[in-house]
Amino acid sequence: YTDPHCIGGRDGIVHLFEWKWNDIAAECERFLGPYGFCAVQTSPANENRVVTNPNRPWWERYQPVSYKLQTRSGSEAEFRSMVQRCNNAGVRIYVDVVLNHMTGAGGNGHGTAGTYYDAGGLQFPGVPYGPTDFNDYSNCNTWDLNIHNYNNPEEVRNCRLVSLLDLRMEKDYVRQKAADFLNHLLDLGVAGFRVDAAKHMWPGDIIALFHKVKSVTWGGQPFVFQEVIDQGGEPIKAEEYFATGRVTNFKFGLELARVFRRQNAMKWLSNFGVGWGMWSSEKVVNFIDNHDNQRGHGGGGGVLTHWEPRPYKLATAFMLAHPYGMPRVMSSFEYNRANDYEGPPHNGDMSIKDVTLSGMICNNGWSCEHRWSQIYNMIAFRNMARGTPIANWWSGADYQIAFSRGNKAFIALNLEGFEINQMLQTGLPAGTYCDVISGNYENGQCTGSSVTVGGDGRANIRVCSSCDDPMVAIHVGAKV
Ligand code: LAG
Ligand code: CA
Repeated sequence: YTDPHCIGGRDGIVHLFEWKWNDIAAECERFLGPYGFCAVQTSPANENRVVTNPNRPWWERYQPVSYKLQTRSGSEAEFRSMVQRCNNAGVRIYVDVVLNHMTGAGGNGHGTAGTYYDAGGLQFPGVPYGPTDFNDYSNCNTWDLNIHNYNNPEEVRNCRLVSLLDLRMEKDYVRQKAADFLNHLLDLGVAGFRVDAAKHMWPGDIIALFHKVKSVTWGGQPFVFQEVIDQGGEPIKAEEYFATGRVTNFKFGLELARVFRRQNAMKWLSNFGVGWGMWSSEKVVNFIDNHDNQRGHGGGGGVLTHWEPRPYKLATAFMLAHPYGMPRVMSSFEYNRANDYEGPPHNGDMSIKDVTLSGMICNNGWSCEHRWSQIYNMIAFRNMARGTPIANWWSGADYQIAFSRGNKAFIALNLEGFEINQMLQTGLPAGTYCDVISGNYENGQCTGSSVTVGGDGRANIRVCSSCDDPMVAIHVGAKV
């Protein structure tokens, strides 16, 4: 479950949060394929509760009503077409799957596919699930059936997360329904899953469920990364979930936020990764921020986001330059930060707005961090460096570092108040290389500054200090 099924030496996931399937399909063809991204993480694809108070928050998609593929992102036909078009463009699709629970407690209504549900009566006829398919006082001991104490694993897994009706995953029937849903997605050609709220399910139940799950259409187990919020200090550990794939590494973004906010010296990054008490490289999906913690949800707070572009770009570039783990880039929408519930850009009828473009820039309220040149150019850097270790580590002052990836790529980062201006060993063959931070490499030409590497691999590296992007990155795929 740890193989991401990337095509042709690609690496890196982009989370196209709340995008419509048709827009994702177009993005695979016009951008993600050509620029070398491995895969897209989508928002949940199955029917969810229509929440109107507040009006259509992003988090309504974490309240399943059924496993029918009809949401504000589109229909099953659109989903199927997206998967085909992305696979054809060499880009994989990972679906965010919510298996732990159904809607919040109480109320009734119709979901995004028009299916009736009665949360008060624990009835979800679209699956169908009934009262006996949910955990209750027989195995959850809190007075209101909600989770209060994260030091009690039984409670975290058998009680309700923020009142969401908690499925009895110990039942073979419930596992089978979840597996049928995943198998349907696999039939449509998806490559893997982000498992929402994995921490709230028993590892043994997830193993049993995945025993019922088939291979991807081209062969092999699906890629699975499980959302386990383990920032240390709780009894539930991410490593409990390794039998069924990778975990989301929540320590990664917190640590890099401290470094790139100058609260912990950059030079200590020399042994970043396992050396910092994080899980092994093939067991993690790393990210600077995600859709939850960028707005204070899901263990949020403390991470860098697109609201702080300068350190965010530096941290993202470091993530993409560094060989540890599989990286995921967040692609956000703009919202009023005072309203943590605010949903995606929408039309008057609350349908989600199209992603429109002016050149490389997204319009209509879509932030598209993955289209920032400092970010997508580092995807190319990462793909070129694939399989090579860190070499030529250098640190000048506390907040000045540089390293190469074997003899394929080299990066220098500076957060001191003075520039780097120094001969450094880049590890690269002699030649002139395009700095893909200050510009782009297009048709053999560089639109930014260039770096000349001598026959001994050394180059005069200059990195500004008070500029917007105090870093320089070169690689063998961008030689002028
Ligand atoms: C997660 N972790 O395992 C995410 O970190 C977390 O953010 C998700 O909750 C959760 N899984 C469920 O999939 C998100 C929002 C919550 C929201 C929930 C359900 O962060 O704020 O809860 O999705 O939509 C909302 C209200 C709650 C209410 C609940 C049920 O905010 O106040 O109790 O709905 O009605
Ligand atoms: Ca549970």
